[in-house]
Amino acid sequence: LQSDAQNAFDGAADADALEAARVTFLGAKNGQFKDVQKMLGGIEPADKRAAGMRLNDVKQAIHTAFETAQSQLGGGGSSQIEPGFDPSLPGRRPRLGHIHPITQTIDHLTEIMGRMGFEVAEGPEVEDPFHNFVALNIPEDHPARDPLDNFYLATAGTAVDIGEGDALLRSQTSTVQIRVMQERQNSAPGQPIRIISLGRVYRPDAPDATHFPMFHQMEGLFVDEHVTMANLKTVLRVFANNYLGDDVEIRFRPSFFPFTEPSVEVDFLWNGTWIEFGGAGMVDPNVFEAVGYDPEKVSGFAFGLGVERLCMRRHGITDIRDLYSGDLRFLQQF
Ligand code: FA5
Repeated sequence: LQSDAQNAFDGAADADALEAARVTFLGAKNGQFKDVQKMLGGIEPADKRAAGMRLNDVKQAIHTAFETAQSQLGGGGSSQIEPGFDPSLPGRRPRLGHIHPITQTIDHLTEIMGRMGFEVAEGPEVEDPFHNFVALNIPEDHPARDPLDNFYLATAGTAVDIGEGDALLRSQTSTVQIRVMQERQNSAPGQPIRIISLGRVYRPDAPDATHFPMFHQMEGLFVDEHVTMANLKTVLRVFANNYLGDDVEIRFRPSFFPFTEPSVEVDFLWNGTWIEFGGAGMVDPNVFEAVGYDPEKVSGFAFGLGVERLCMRRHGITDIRDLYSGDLRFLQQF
């Protein structure tokens, strides 16, 4: 029996044949070993002990022969060997996700501004006209309210009114300035405000290398007594040097925003080119009045920078669309 089993195991060409041979010899019901074992009952009591020991040796030997044949075929339990499975191949690494470059940028900007004492504030992405326009000194007939320049919400062609007029996706993070000033009037009246807010904004801009219909802004707001344009420029210069490097220069170009007076565009000089990153200015007295602050007593500056443009400049990304392509070959580089 032992040598028959040995021959059968050695001759098994694959896992299935080996398993069939195992059942023939060691099968719990009709295996040939079982048949021999049954014969033990008919043996003289005097010989039983020796016969039992011999039987055990044979069983052990058949088992060993099976295991040897199994490992030569290369695999664990024969019934678990998948056809075509090669256990000598290297394993597959599980894919680990990682943080999107824009989220990494947001974390980095938050950290730099945090060191200058700016805390993070948040606001909703679905806004009402009061926070997106009215309180920001953008009157009813202003072109910035044009439906062609904004994503107004509608269901079945009807505008969605969320209590204070037609709801829209916020077109700038300046809405958070208004929310924070309103809230601080109640929670910490008279206290200085020093916040940043980083989040998504939406505009129906045609996508190109530097524009996307959804992008992120970092809004900053500083309100206190005697805040000046010089404070604004210092904060933005220190920020630029920390984020982009000591060789970065910054310049203000006169501009116009309804919610700041005076207003500027902010450009950074880096590697010999001036690039616009955002807008800024001194908070307009009309904005202070809209949220109940006395513009005679406090002053403040605000700025709004494009997060994608900052991220692109730092990492040498030439097309904003790459950030939202979902292409892992691109994303895995960060
Ligand atoms: C504003 O949005 C003002 N709220 C900024 C501001 C805040 C001014 C506080 C004064 C006080 P602007 O529309 O220029 O400004 O946008 C700011 C920056 O957002 C731009 O400089 C640019 O970096 C980025 N940006 C604008 N549109 C897009 C777009 N479609 N895709 C990617 N980035 C954009």
